[in-house]
Amino acid sequence: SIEIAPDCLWWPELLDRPAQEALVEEVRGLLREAPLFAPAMPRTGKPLSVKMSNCGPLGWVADVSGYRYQPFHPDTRAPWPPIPRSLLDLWDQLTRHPAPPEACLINWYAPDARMGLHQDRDETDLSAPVLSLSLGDTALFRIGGENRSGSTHSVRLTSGDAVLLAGRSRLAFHGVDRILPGTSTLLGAPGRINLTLRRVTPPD
Ligand code: MD3
Ligand code: FE
Repeated sequence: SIEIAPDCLWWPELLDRPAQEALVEEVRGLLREAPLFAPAMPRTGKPLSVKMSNCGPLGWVADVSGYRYQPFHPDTRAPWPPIPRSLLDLWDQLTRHPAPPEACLINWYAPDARMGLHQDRDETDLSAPVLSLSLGDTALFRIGGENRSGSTHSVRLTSGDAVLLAGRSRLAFHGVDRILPGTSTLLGAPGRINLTLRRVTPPD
């Protein structure tokens, strides 16, 4: 792996094409059970451009009342489906963290979607790592430090890449500036899927 920021490790094309195809099929199955929802900004209700779903005991949601983790889908009210075994195995292999992930956020980027620079701090256990997997079109990903005003640098995240955010990178500002449509044939349509596996609560 390559360290793209302090304690932020990147494995370019960790997953080969058959593994990526198998993971896309898993995600399509998850999305039949837990369809994409449209997250919105707190207070304003302005929709984010990224569409989302989750699997695992907890899922991240965003609406006019705020950002939070909850055990059910915001539209269907059904519990989130379980995290597939293949993802739990990747978490164990790459993080070596002693507790399993509780949430897997599924982000869907249409070709014109983006994600502004932000910190992930809705998790109660900020000492646990976050693992990200990219599928489909390449994303121009930006990462900085713990201050919004600090310097940043960009990495092209391509299909099959894994990124592990741990230690000093866990509270780094980061975002997706744009998707490069037509850079992958994996999904059979332009766009990108990003999966993030997280711990939310401290293990007891
Ligand atoms: C750096 N997702 O879901 S993944 C997110 O490509 C998110 O969908 C982006 O930012 C995406 O919150 C980036 C890489 C990533 C994920 C979590 C991080 C980078 C991170 C947490 C802390 C620092
Ligand atoms: Fe994030």
